[in-house]
Amino acid sequence: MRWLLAAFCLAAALQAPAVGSERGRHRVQHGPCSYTFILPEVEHCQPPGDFQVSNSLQRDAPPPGAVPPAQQSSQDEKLEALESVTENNTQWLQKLENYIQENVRSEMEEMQRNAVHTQTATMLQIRTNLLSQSAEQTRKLTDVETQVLNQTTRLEVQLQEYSLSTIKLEKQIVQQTQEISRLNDQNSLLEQRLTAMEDRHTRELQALQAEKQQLQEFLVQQDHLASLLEAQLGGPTQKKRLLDLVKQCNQISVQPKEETQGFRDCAEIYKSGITESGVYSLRLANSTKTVKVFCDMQTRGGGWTVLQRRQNGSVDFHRNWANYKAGFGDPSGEYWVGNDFIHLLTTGQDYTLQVQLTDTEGSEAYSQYNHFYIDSEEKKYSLYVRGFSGTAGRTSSLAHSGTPFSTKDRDNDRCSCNCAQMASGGWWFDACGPSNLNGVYYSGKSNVLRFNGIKWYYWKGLTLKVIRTTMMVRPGNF
Ligand SMILES: [Ca+2]
Repeated sequence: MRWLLAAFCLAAALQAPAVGSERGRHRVQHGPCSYTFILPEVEHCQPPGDFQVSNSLQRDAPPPGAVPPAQQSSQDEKLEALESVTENNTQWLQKLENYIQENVRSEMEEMQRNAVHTQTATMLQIRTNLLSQSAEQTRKLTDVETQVLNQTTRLEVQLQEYSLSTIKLEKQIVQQTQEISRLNDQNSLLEQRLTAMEDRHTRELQALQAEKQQLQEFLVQQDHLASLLEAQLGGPTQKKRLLDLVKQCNQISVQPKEETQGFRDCAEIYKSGITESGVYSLRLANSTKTVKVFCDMQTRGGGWTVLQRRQNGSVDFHRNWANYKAGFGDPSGEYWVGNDFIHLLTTGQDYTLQVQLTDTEGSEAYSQYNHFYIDSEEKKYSLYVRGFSGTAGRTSSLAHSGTPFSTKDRDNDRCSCNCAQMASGGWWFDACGPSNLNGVYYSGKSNVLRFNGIKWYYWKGLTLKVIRTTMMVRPGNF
């Protein structure tokens, strides 16, 4: 509209000199109708911002009075000129309007296109930004997800480890509880045996006191007899009778040593005053049966009951279960005292086990176990030892506690093989373990390593060549 108004003002200014004195207002008569044109005053054409131009014609009422003819002719000429100017102006204005509309339209279209382009670019930019942000967010989410997965996996692994260690601990607790229960049972059993043993000792002491009384009476009688003999001493006949009597007395005093009855072990014999090493008879606990054993009355204080001895290879030790159960060999030489005897003896009270070894070079060594016993035959004569010490190796060569006894006809070892058959002899084989004192006795000087020989591994390894072994026991409180 401002374009239109400016064009109108320009056109009015161009036509203004031809209009004359009737400046600004012109009237046109056309038939019964008259038209008044109001033209802008070009000299002062500075319309306000809200100025509205109307290009319409105003229809006036007919003039109230008559007009003179000369004046009428001048006016008609003016009107015609004015109409011509107006028509030109109108055409020019229409052209101008068309031009303006065309320019404006193209500009508007250009502006619209620019605006569309700008908006599209902006939208694309926003879309790109959004896509970048979305990709960034996705990447962060993926990172977080990966971290969460890693944490979850680690926690699951830890959980499994905790679970495994818990199961292991539970198993250990169960085993320890069973062990404690077993020890409690064993303790109560030992207490019962101790009580029984004390009773037996009391009875034996009373019997010994009675025996002592009898011996004292016997001594008194001998003294009396000796005094009588002294009185009768004179001729050779009496001397000969006296010598015979002395010999008879010596036989009486020696015979009980060989046939000692009622002693449970060599320690009791030693404490009774007999301190000479040799073969003695022992009575089995809760039985009238006797067993001959060798008593070592010299080694480390004496009182040792010998369970096993090897010294020259004269006895075959590759025996079956029944032989090892009952015992075999000669107590004055090589022998095994028997698993039943060892079980009854060592479960009657607390015993110390000593293993004595001598090799072909003359070296001597021993291993000692402060506590030793073996189970019954039903429990396969299983071995129990504690409190290891000694000079035959810093580590015990005996199998661990609980290991059962095996012979060639009773495979109780933990090897898929038969250790007793392979290593020879009866022993507490594990799989097959570092010891076997009942193996084959090799007396030769060959350096060949023999798997089935006598073995006490932690003293001199597999190269050990033994010429003497002794296993012997003595009460722990001796
Ligand atoms: Ca086996």
